[in-house]
Amino acid sequence: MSLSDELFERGKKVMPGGVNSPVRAYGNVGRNPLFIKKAIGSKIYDVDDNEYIDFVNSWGPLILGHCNKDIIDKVKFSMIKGLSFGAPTEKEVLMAELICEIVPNVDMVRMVNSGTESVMSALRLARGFTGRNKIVKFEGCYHGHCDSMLVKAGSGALTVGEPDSDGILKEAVLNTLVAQYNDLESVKRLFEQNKNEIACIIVEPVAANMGVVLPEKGFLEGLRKICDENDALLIFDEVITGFRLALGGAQEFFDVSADIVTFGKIIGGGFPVGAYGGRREIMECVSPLGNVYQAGTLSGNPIAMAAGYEQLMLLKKNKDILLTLNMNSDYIAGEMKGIIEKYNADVQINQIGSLISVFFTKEKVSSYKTAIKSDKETFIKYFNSMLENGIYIAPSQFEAIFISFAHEGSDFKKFIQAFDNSIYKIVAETNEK
Ligand code: KE4
Repeated sequence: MSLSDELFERGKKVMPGGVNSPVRAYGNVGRNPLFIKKAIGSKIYDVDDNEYIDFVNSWGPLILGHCNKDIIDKVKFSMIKGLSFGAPTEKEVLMAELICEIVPNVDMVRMVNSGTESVMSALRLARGFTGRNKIVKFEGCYHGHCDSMLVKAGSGALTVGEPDSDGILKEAVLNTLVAQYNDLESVKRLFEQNKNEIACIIVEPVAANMGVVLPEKGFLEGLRKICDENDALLIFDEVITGFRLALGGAQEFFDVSADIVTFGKIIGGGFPVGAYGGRREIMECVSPLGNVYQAGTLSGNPIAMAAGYEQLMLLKKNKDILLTLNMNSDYIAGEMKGIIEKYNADVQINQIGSLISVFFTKEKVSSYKTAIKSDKETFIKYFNSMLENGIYIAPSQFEAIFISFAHEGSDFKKFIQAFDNSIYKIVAETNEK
């Protein structure tokens, strides 16, 4: 028995499913999870000393790769001065100033401790600012696990086949309306049926929790127009796209303005950090200034701020990082498409910036409905084949491949070879049937 398997058996006795987040249990890929010992740069090592090239990067936060030297140095320097004070620090001011400088339409920002917390707070703020109750979200988009968002969520909830969750009061989701991604008519219908009752639309500007699904031309602009016409707020959930698609995130990348933006992942540099921000008149509603209450013992934690601030500063000071990242991602996606053509495989590659998804379907994937047509059994074969070839990807059809700046040419070469082997095997097996 491998040490991973042994730890999994022990873990299952004392943690639900042996993990601290459902998708990590590998329930979707028919094998036990790998327990990780360490990671450095683009490589990750399990407790049995197997080495893999990491294309999960902690689900996105490690855009510079593992154990970036500058970030580690700043964390070490910060730790010896204290781990937490529960009081304001200079680093929080620096972090807030930096975010307001680089993210469009953000005059003020509040730090929290996860993406879920940033979304939960942003929704409360939208309701407090507008005085309205209803929220529009999109089927297949995932915004963390606050009650009102676990309605046809994507990501974990989608993969475990629970479009909803036990323990959620029906009252908690009564005001959550669900539209279809890339379908503006479905949004307009909801606004017609709920005149003057909708506080906000929340959207992943690039859906990355039903796999990567790109916004069709005019979709985000259409959401902006609908919100303006109905005095509703547009919330961009940029937990994944923030500081990745562009330094200013999806707002900059697509040139579409949001009223509130939520962050997570990259903003923490590997530490638990979330944030939400927007223009002054909205953010001034947040306590202690305004009446929308939100608080957190470890919000703005100095160590987390040191890591997140350093990561954002490195991205800001070195413009070529995101350029290189996006260029490398274009290259690897192109190679993947070439392999699919070579084997005439029923596979779709969706890619934007350094986010890529592989769908096992012959249909173009541009919505939740087309995404869930992807063949999950084939994904399982693909996942396990990539792992056998030393490539560590997300154990779920509905997640993304996250490219990092630590990935080098040799990593891409190995990925492409592994992808070729995997698609070849899948096509050969299909032809034998
Ligand atoms: P966290 O609470 O997990 O920090 O963030 C929730 C969240 C909010 N918004 C978006 C767009 C997100 O993608 C997420 C979380 N992402 C998943 C992976 N797609 C987290 C992985 C997990 O649940 O273990």
